[in-house]
Amino acid sequence: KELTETQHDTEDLLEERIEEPPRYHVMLINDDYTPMDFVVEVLRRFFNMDSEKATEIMLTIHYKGKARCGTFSAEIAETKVDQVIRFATEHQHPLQCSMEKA
Ligand code: TYC
Repeated sequence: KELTETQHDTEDLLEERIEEPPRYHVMLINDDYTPMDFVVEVLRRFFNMDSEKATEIMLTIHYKGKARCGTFSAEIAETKVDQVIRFATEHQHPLQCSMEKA
């Protein structure tokens, strides 16, 4: 038998089949050329970190290769990646940024 939309919605709620949208970690990647101060500025500007947190994350990237800078919806994560890469390119730094499914 065909169920109405309301009946489907009611089933979804009862069966807890409504899924959360996927979330993505935005990662910054280490390189040998981007100045430490520039990475701190990126973390302050695009990820709203204070200087202490930005310095801590920058050093984690420097010593471990990469670090998570924030977790967002797909659309916001894509925007962060684009903004970081554009800002780095404008300043002629090779800094790379990527997103990973959380
Ligand atoms: N490794 C860089 C340096 O020694 C600093 C750096 C940190 C670069 C984090 C990129 O995502 C990065 N100047």
